Amino acid sequence: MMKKISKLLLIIICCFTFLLIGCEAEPAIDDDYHNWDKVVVKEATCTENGLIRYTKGSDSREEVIDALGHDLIEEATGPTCTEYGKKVTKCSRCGKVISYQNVASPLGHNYIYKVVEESIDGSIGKKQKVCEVCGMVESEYKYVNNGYSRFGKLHVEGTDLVDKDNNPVQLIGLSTHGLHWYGEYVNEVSLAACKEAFNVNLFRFSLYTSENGYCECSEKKKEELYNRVLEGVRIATKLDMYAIVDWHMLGEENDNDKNPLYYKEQAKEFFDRITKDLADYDNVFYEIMNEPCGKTTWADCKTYAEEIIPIIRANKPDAIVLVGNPKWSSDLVSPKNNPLSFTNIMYTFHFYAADIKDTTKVTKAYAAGLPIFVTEHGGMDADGDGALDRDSTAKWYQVLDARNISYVAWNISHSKGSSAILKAKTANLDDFSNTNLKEWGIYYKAHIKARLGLNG
Ligand code: IDC
Repeated sequence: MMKKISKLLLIIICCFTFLLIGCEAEPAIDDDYHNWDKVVVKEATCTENGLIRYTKGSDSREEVIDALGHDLIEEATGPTCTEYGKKVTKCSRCGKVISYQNVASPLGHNYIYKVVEESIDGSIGKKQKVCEVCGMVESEYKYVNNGYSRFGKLHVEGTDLVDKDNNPVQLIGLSTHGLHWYGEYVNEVSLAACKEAFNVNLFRFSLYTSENGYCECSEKKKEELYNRVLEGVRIATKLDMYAIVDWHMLGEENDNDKNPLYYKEQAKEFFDRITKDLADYDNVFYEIMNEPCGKTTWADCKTYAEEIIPIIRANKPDAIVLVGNPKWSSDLVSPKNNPLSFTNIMYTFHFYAADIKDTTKVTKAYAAGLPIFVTEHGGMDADGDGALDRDSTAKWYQVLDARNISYVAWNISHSKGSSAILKAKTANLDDFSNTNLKEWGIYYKAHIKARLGLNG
């Protein structure tokens, strides 16, 4: 019995010892081969096994190291000018992107217009349209500085608009459409882009009185429109330009509005307020009546002007005032025969070249000593639509340019009709390159460049 028990005990001890030996971790080859030469043939990577070779004399052994597997982390990248912002799942070790999700749209470029070669005293300079964030140069173009920093505060001398040194100066500009319809263009990005594309030195801000405009809308809307005019002038000033505040009476839908006297009280209030607000601005013209028409006489226009001009002058004694006249501001004969007695005023003339071809309307009045400012024109029909009459328009420019008469084209918008310079509303309202322009915009731009000697 005793024998049996000791045999069983022996078996148990043997099993236990065996188990102990079996359970003990196999010693790493490295330990076993610590005095062998070790060469890492291939490091294990995330996806591929590694290999280590041990050699001693002619003997050699290899050890396979298992692939490590990816170490996944999540990373967020912000959007750039051209790339989406992403949530990326990637391996921290090998950098492999396993998956990603677009979480924010590209920001788009942030253009500034950088002087590369300065335009001094009318010389031709060079600018670049460049992204201020990523430095991408979108285009390089010639320009002429024809802004306020060059000509300074203007005044009227005989028939001429003259600069701070009494030299005749010509302003060439663009008008907004009705600010209550296309106010979105009154922002610095759009107006800067427009200025740079056209090399204009003047913007006209058209505040419609009727058609749900300034005199026919809620108080809240009225305030908004007022502020939009101010904002426009401030932006034009920042852009080194001149500005026209245009009291855009027209009578298109409200017959009474054909006569400036109809909204005279509102005009008085408006011009009093705005000339106080803009008293420090020497680059602003006040156009007190866009287009008297219908049965309005020059006597009506005169009566109106004689009330409005003193209000403007009380706050801004040296402001240049632009005075309209009957027949949609195309009657220069009446003011020529019976002018206002104020100094520092100019009479406005509007033409749409496909309709009005008689340039003697201007040449005769000018020869008679009338100071003229074309605050609105187009190359098409007077309804702001239809084909451009290139010959007639070119003839008008010859007449105006020869006399340094300033002019402003209708209009900065994507409205219906051939007189809107833009085909459609562009993404950021900041691209006035030819692909986005209607024929009128392209034509006017080319004309200005030729006038300033920027072609070629
Ligand atoms: C036109 C606009 C058009 C608008 C119309 C009525 O182009 O979209 O529907 O006014 O408000 C003028 C006016 C100017 C006109 C323009 C073209 O000063 O407001 O704009 N025009 O018709 N005088 C002659 C032509």
